[in-house]
Formats: sequence, structure tokens, C-alpha cells
Amino acid sequence: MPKKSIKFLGLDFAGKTSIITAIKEKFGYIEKVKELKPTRYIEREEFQFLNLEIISHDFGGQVQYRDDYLKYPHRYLANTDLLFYLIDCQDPERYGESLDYFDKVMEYFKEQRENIPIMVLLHKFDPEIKENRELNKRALVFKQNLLKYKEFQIYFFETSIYDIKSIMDAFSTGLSFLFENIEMLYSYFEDISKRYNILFISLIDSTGITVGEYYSALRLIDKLKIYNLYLEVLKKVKMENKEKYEFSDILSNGKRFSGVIEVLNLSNFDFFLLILIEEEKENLEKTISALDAIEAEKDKMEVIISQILT
Ligand SMILES: Nc1nc2c(ncn2[C@@H]2O[C@H](COP(=O)(O)OP(=O)(O)OP(=O)(O)O)[C@@H](O)[C@H]2O)c(=O)[nH]1
Ligand SMILES: [Mg+2]
Repeated sequence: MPKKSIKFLGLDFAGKTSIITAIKEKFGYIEKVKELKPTRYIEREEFQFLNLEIISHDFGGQVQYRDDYLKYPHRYLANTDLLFYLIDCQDPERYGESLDYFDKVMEYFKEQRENIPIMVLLHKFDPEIKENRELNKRALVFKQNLLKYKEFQIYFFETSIYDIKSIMDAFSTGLSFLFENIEMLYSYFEDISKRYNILFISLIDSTGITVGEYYSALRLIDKLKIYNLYLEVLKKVKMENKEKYEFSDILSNGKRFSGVIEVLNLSNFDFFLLILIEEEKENLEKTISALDAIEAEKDKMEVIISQILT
């Protein structure tokens, strides 16, 4: 099985161990997170994601550890396939210190000419302060400071442990860079979404990591609603051992949608396929036949997944 090394860096208290805990648990982790102690040196964990063996490293961010990583960067940073860098957005007094650490870490990758994908998480962007102007302005300044790294692929995410979807989006996007042919799945999803008027289609692995998804114009509030629904269904599917689950609900614009979540086995891995289509009030038949037509696409999906996993 191919091995990939992913690293979580950032200052102490930025929230690295918190988001790793959230990713692992997905529900009911808030109390646990509040009691986390600073990480000592590096916590290493392994998990499987599809056909990859992922080795995750949570780099304790206290200054004595940072000094050591930067003193021996080759020992700590060599062979990185994907980097997550976290910054605590609620602590503007430490932005400078965090930028400085980021720059020093990047110096190593620059010297090595390792053009790895970098996910920068503007973390602790909690739902109740998301609209705060000051916070947004500061986040923008932080981003602007990273524009100088033109040769790197840097992606920004606003994340919070109070919004599991925000964390899973950042994490899933990062992991998707570990697959060379992932674009194939994206364009296929875009294509079938257009053909069948799909509002949202998502292929999720059995641990809740999104492999690929496509949204037509959906508002954020609806995406969250759908993701929460997915998490609920995930519990049910697991408890009741169901293969398929259909539901129907209302979007924030008042329109109804039909959805289906199905357990699929593609290339010997279990996935959840989630599809939402808008209900046509006068023509429910049409909605049903669209869902049937999508069913018939599974063979094609199997082919694409097997190509991505080779
Ligand atoms: N408001 C808010 N607080 C958070 C969030 N994520 C983490 N925290 C808080 O930040 C504290 C520190 O988080 P940790 O995950 O331990 O930080 P760390 O980056 O692992 O720190 P080191 O291990 O010392 O490098 C936690 O105890 C949480 O209470 C978030 O999204 N919003
Ligand atoms: Mg930690």
C-alpha cells in the first residue's frame, strides 16, 4: 500500500490536536477538545484512506519544539506529502509570530524544491464570529502575506471545531491532492449533475472523508443542513445496517429536495454516495426517473474510482 506523510504545523494553541480529534470523532468531541493538553513533540498516527496508508504527524507547537524542528528541518520535514498549517484567528497578537514560523518552515521546502500542497487553515473562525469585520480583515492580511509563495499551491480554509463540515472540507481537499487522477471524478460529477439537474452529489469514504463532490448553486446554510443530515444518516446506516436511505426536506429557499444516500462498494472499498435533486412538484415521476437513471451510472463510477486508485 502506498504510504503518504501528512503534517500539521502551527503555533502552540492554534488548534492542531483539536481538529485531528474532530476528524477522528466527528460527533461529541467538544468537551474532549477543551481539555487537551499541549502536544509534546510529535504525535504520530496511522490510518488508511482508500488505498493509501496515511501517516499523520501532529507537531507540538510550543517554542522549544519549534526551535528543534527548525534547527533540524531535514529530520522533521523531509518526505512530506501534504502540509496543514493552522493559525489561531482569534489571537491577532500572535499573527506575526505565526507568519514567521510559516516562513521558516517554507524555507526548507523551498530549498528542497518540494512543491507540496499546503492547506492553510484560518482556524477558530467560529460560526458566531464569522461575519465579524475585524476578523475578516485580519484573515485577509494573513492571506496577503502568503501571496509571495507563488511557486506553491496554497489553499485557504476558514475552520472551526464548532463546524465539523468546515474541518472535513479542508481535510478532504488536502487528501484529494494525494491522488493524481482525482480531476476525473470532479469532471464526471459536474457532467452528471448537469445531465440530471443534481443539486449536490458527493462520494464519501466510510470514515466520512469526501473523495469528490459537486454542488450546483447551493447556499452555505443548505450545505450545512445536508451535511448534518448525512451525519445522521451515517449513524442510522451503521446502526440499522441499511444499504440505502431516502429522504426529502426543504431548502432555505423553500424548495423541496429528494435525496438518497447509498452504500456502494467500488474497487473493494465502501463509499457513501449522496445525491440530492430538486423535487418537481407537478412531476414527481421525473424526480424518480432521474434517481433511477443515476443508479444506472454506478458502473461508470466504478471505472473512474478504479482509475483514481491505480
Ligand atoms: N473557539 C475555538 N477554540 C478552539 C477551536 N479549536 C481549538 N480550540 C481551543 O484551542 C485550545 C488549544 O487547542 P489544541 O488543539 O490543543 O492546540 P495545538 O495546536 O494542538 O497546541 P500544541 O499541541 O501546544 O501545539 C483547545 O483547548 C480548544 O479549547 C476552535 O475552532 N474555536
Ligand atoms: Mg497539540
